[in-house]
Amino acid sequence: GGFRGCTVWLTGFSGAGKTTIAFGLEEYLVSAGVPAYSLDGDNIRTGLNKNLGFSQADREENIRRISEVAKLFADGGIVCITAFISPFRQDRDKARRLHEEAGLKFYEIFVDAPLEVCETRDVKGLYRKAREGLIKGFTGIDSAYEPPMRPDLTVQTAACGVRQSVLAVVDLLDREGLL
Ligand code: GGZ
Ligand code: DAT
Repeated sequence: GGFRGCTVWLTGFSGAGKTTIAFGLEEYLVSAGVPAYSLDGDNIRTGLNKNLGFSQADREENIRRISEVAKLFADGGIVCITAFISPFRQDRDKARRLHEEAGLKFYEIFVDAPLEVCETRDVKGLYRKAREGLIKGFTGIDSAYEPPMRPDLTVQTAACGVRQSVLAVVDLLDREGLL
């Protein structure tokens, strides 16, 4: 096949399913012989970005650095999958531009689940803390999330299972000739 390096950018609320889809997709691709690597809070916010919090400026810088790192992976021929809320349209648009200026494909995937569903899942108990006022500026509660206007794909994770969500992204990459 041809050059496969690209970035699959997942965006959505905490608990929407970004990390779950990222790792399911990575496993699918690697098993199929396509090099893939996921960036998420566990390998980025604990290291490269450990000096950043959740103010608007810090989130912007978080996404800027992640965009640069994703671009490098993509340039190295790897499918880079990013799993960050990335709440601001302007920051995601900059990430796309950074890739496209380097001739690299960029796919924005809206991992869409109603806030109520994410809050009910409450994977890490953070929504409860945010409602109790123990965490200030939590996305969806008292900090904004700007949904994509023209995502390459929307996956509604309240309406389907994990496997189906992963396969929807696989399908997009297949249509794009990446598999
Ligand atoms: C949103 C927060 C916050 C605040 C801590 N707002 O379920 P999680 O735990 O793993 O997902 C959330 C994660 C978001 O980090 P990102 O780097 O993806 O955010 S951004 O793209 O906006 O920079 C949540 C946890 O960090 N978390 N405080 N105030 N999420
Ligand atoms: P995020 O990384 O967006 O914060 P997560 O992947 O940590 O979210 O948590 C998502 C939870 O939702 C996880 O417990 C799995 C569950 N889930 C149910 N249906 C899903 C689907 N179709 N896709 C992804 N996750 C789903």
